[in-house]
Amino acid sequence: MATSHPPPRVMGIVNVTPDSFSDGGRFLDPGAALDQARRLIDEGADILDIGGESTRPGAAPVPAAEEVARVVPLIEAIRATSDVAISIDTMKPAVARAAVAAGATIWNDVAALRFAPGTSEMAAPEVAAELGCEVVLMHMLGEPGTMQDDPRYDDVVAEVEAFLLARAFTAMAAGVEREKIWLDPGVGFGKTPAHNLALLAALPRFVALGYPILLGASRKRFIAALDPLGTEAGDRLGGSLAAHLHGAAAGVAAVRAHDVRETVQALTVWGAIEGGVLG
Ligand code: HH2
Repeated sequence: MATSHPPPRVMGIVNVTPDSFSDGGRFLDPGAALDQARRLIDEGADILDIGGESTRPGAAPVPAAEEVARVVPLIEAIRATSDVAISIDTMKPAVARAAVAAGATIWNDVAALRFAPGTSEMAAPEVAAELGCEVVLMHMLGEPGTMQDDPRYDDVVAEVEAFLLARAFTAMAAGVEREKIWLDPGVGFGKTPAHNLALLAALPRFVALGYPILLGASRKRFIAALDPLGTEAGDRLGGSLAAHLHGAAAGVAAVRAHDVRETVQALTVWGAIEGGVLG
């Protein structure tokens, strides 16, 4: 039997932050971050997503210079020994610019190129066009500090879809090539558990838009809303795998995961069943 969709690529998460929701502080030390990056490469990550600022609800903003100081040495160190794809998880054009100069090829922007840069800088869509890198445009309602304060939609799927298409259009109008654009419905970014489930159920509709879709469900809080025992982020592996396998079946291009080894194994088994690789 032919596979209807190829297995998604796995984007492994390396948060060089003191306060990320599930691994904050673990990899703030440069040596620990590089060890973690190497571990995720060995476990089969296709892309490493490097972040120097937490986007969890209520997280403290980080100045651009501090964010650059956290991520650039790590990207350079990874690049020195590996050609793994690297994405930079930032809302700031200046950080994206420094990260791409250091070897990142994807700008993963949870603000979808919306956040205003400092006055001396070009707007985010123009910077993305100038950098010529791939760009992940993610949906977030509002901004990290307040996004979980009673999020409301009339039709969450239609509104997220319209937002993503509008941001893709803005990026292209600024000169970003269509082939470089990914879209991400932004699980957990200004959404109730019901909103997240509606978006997950609608993944085939997002895939049908014709852009690569990134799905980030790893260890997120909607899992705890379904499983009362999943109150700790580290206790949400089963739910993360279920959501990412659902994404695989829907045809997403990549899944963003903390638990790379388990995710690769799950996708390998799923792909073998779909594709009959041993037959
Ligand atoms: N989720 C997080 C961060 N960045 N980027 C994309 N494109 N999609 C996501 O779903 C996404 C993302 C949140 O997870 P994490 O990095 O573990 O936490 P924090 O933002 O607290 O560092």
